[in-house]
Amino acid sequence: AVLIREMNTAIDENEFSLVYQPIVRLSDERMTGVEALIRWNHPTRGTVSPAEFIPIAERTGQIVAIGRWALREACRQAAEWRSELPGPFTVGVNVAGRQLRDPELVADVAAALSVNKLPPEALSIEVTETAVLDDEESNAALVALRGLGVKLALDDFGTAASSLGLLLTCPVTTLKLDRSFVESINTVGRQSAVATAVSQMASALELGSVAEGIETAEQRDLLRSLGYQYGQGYYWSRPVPPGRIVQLRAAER
Ligand code: G
Ligand code: G
Ligand code: MN
Ligand code: NA
Repeated sequence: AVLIREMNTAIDENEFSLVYQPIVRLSDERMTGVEALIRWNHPTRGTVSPAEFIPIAERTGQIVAIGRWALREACRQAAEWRSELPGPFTVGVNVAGRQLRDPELVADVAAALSVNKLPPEALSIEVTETAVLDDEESNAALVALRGLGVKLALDDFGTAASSLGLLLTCPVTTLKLDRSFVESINTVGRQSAVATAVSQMASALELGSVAEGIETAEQRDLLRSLGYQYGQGYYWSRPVPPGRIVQLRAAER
């Protein structure tokens, strides 16, 4: 209850920030984008994990305001990076199910692109399968977002019940294989069977594919050989502040 009250003032008090985790192209391991992840720098509790406050914010509806802040901040940052570093670059923003049902989401995204003069393909909206399951309202929002030209990634792919049917109705551009399938891919046959199936499905449907949670060179090699186009995980970098992303990209050239 205290956390709920404190979340109300956290935006105004500038207590939220975004960190960014690199996403690399597996063919040459160059950074082609990042995923934005929110952090709450609480004045007395220290850093509160999003795993703790995002589910609460989803229940109370506060995720709409928090998510709007994250979207705007990520787009502002993306525009700053465009002027600092050359080449196409995609910033992924997580959008909760509750936000997809917010009638203002599509206008918010359009405004964030336009205010920052961002091409739509510089933004990727990440939604989980469970957020869009069997819900016409959410699907309509996804269709409208796709109409703006932004990328749409299905996050945590493979973990929900009806992943496959979803692909027929949902206008996604990218599948992000959940990290639970990457974790023990080299030892558990079932895990690698799922990873293989998701990669084949992505390629058959002409979707991008990202393997999440890569921590070792062995996992990187395996997922690359399975046909994954992109990788994300501690093997390359943890989520880091925006200045560090500039350093990492500059070091690549
Ligand atoms: O960064 P970390 O691994 O601690 O994130 C924990 C969870 O919080 C992840 O499931 C992630 O998707 C979610 N999360 C992080 N930032 C955001 C955000 O800006 N919006 C939403 N909806 N979820 C987020
Ligand atoms: O649900 P979502 O995919 O948005 O969550 C991203 C979360 O995964 C973040 O909290 C991030 O810190 C975490 N993460 C990113 N890479 C790795 C990794 O290589 N290993 C583990 N264990 N967690 C990771
Ligand atoms: Mn994500
Ligand atoms: Na995920």
